Amino acid sequence: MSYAHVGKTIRLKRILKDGKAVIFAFDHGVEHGPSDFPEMYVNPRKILSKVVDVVDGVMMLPGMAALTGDIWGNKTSLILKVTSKTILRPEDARHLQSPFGTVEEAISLGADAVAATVYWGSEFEDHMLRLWVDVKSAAEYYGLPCLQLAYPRGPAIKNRYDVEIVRYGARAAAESGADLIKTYYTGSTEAFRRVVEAASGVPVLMSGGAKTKTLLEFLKVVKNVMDAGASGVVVGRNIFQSKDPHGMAKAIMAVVHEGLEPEEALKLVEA
Ligand code: FBP
Repeated sequence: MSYAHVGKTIRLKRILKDGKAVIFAFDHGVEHGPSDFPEMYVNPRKILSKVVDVVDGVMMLPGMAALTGDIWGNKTSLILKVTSKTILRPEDARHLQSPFGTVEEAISLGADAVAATVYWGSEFEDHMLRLWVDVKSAAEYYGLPCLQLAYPRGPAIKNRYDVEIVRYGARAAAESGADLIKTYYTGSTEAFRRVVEAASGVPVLMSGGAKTKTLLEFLKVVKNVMDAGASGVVVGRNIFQSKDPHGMAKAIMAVVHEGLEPEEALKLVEA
């Protein structure tokens, strides 16, 4: 057995302690810009300190991971995202992410995994796959698990949440060597089960998406994907745009790890 295989197994277990995980997504300052955050949380230290004691991991870009190491370090796992893009770039260049860091930087920062986006169906799919393969092969060498944000997006994709499209992306992620797959909710337990099946045993984590009208609505979505066989969720806006991010993170953890009913989990959140 190679040293890298042992390292990858240990690191994956730090994230998926009981086979499931709740990861706080925190790359929005680049992906959407600082206006995504409520004014009181534009300071990243304020929001991070509310969730790091709760969640299994935090996914962020290298500069932010470095700026906040004193907050997340030894509290939760870092999943270092090494690709990103802004929406300041022209629309016709938005189906492409750029390198933001390296696998070596992930190791320097103490990360337990790296993450990279692939926009399946993009005009730049070939370029994104080259980025992915570079990240993946370096991560394999060092025994770092690779999370793929497998996002169908491109001129031929009419509905990126369509189950047939999402499961295609999940399958392609599995076939391109992802150790963890993050993808969109497809609307129901039955539909998401097809996504999980297509991923062929690679753990699937649902991507949170825009804030739902009510907290209960989002907790029900989390329950649906867990019932479908998902391995957890990666959530940003539905935590940091809520009035009680700490409570919301706890409620999501309770649904994912304890199978709590959404109505029960909601009691953990301050109204
Ligand atoms: P959310 O839970 O806020 O949707 O975060 C998940 C995520 O993938 C982030 O990592 C990323 O910043 C954002 O969604 C990308 O959003 P978009 O779908 O607008 O590209």
